[in-house]
Amino acid sequence: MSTPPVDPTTTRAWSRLTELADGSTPDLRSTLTPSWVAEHTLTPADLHVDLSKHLVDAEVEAALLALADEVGLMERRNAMFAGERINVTEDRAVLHTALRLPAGATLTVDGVDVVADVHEVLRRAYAFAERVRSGEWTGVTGKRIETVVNVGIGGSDLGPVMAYEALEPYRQDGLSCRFISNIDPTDAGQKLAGLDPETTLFIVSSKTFGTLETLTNARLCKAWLLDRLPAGSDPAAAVAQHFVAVSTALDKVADFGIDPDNAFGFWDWVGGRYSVDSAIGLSLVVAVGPESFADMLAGFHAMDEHFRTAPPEANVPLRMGLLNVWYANFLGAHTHAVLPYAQLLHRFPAYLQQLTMESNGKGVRWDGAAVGYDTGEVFWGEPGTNGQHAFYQLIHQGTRLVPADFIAFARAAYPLVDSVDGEDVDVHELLLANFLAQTKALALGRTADEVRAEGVPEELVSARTFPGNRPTTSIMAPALTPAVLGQLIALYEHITFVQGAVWGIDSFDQWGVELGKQLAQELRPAVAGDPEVTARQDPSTQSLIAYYQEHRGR
Ligand code: G6Q
Repeated sequence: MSTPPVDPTTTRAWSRLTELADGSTPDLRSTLTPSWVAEHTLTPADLHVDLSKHLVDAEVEAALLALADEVGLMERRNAMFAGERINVTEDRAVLHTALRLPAGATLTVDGVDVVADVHEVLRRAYAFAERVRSGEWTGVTGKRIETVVNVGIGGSDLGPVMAYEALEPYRQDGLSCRFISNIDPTDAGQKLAGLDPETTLFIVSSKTFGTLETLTNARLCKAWLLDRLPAGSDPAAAVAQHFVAVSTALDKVADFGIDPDNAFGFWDWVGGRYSVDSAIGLSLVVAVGPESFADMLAGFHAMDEHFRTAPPEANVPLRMGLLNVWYANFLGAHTHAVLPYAQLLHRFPAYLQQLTMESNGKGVRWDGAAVGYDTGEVFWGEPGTNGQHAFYQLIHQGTRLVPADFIAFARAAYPLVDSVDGEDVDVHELLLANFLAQTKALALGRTADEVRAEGVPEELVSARTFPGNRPTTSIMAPALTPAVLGQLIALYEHITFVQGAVWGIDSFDQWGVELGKQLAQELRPAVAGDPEVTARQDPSTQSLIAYYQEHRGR
């Protein structure tokens, strides 16, 4: 039983925040004092989080914490960690945090110690990965595996891809991964091109093992393999050696022809977008090895412990989630940028889009009542400095408020030195200079008088003035290690939780994904030319089908 949600707009804190938002906005040129910065710099686990450049004062901060109190946020957090069924529309516990509890911990849900189950699957996944990495596991013709292809979509793809890219320096030489997700046959066509079937291993990753895209792509991969293996290869043995699966539906895995001994399970209490740290991360385990994967899990756990135990004023996910609520509900922000100054995190914004938008893009509370306020911002971003030469213009001088998180690391993944006029320049320092320059420019801007003082002609002064007072969070860590990656992912998971809890929504269902899936199934015969099904469609859909029929080129 989940407690009913509180309509946040009925709280005293919400009214107070509305009044405060109507007053004057704090000016970062005066709030950024050394003591303010010290008070607003928090260091959970290995992260260094600077929350000083935000449009808040002590009163706003107090009211945001009061809001968390009034909506029962900490109670909901505790209920999640305890395994209560807080995903009410699917009647499920929400226990991704159990995936990273250390061996030896216990957490009993419905009479089962889930930690023991988690570690049993990890043990099997690690043993499997070691066999592939060492060459003991071979393809059906006896050759060692060189390429692992993960076939999955959504939560069964975005996390593994993102982490595979982020942890590139930790990968084993001679073993690489590819990821097939899209139903567009181009994806499978491109990703399979150039692969040697004898050295390719497929991991079919699907929580439900019922997803159209994944099952279609898995069948394409099976046919590709069987067509190309040397003549005489036994198909059943080939599938057994070249296909493994990750799923909660082990019966369907067997129906597909994959040996249940080569299947790795997880549980309905792991949401797809929260599953990179479950067996869904198997491709990553193979690529970076069990030790690095375990380090990543320890990083997740460190952030979980911070969120679970840190007092509210020092609790980073809580404070960052509440700041997002402040901007989204009181200062009119519609989007939120995440800007990693790390090329290896180039898929992190895409990963966060699913995490945040699938979780908090909801219009009803968990008791079914419509919300009367905005939820879920649009998350987006690209690595700096590329973004600086593309869309930062709007963040600096546009009319919209875009709160942004900047992420950077003290140590370079690839330290390179440039030589300029005989002088060595550490290129990572150039990157960091840009990271610092952007948050400084966004916070402090450049006044008209400062522009004039540079000798700019009067008619150009306004175009070259920067209003400043644009809020940012700076997140730094010593290096992008597996542990730090785990901390970053868990940080955003908990920020997402905080926002959902304030809004009273179920951040763990995704019914919005379902209608399109259902309609796509219904439309397939129409696309293939069935006149009766076509006649039942709306005029726009009929017209688009007619266009396809005319241009299909067969
Ligand atoms: C994530 C969503 C969704 C899901 C995909 C793939 O939270 O539930 O993105 O991960 O639809 O689902 P399967 O893993 O079941 O194939």
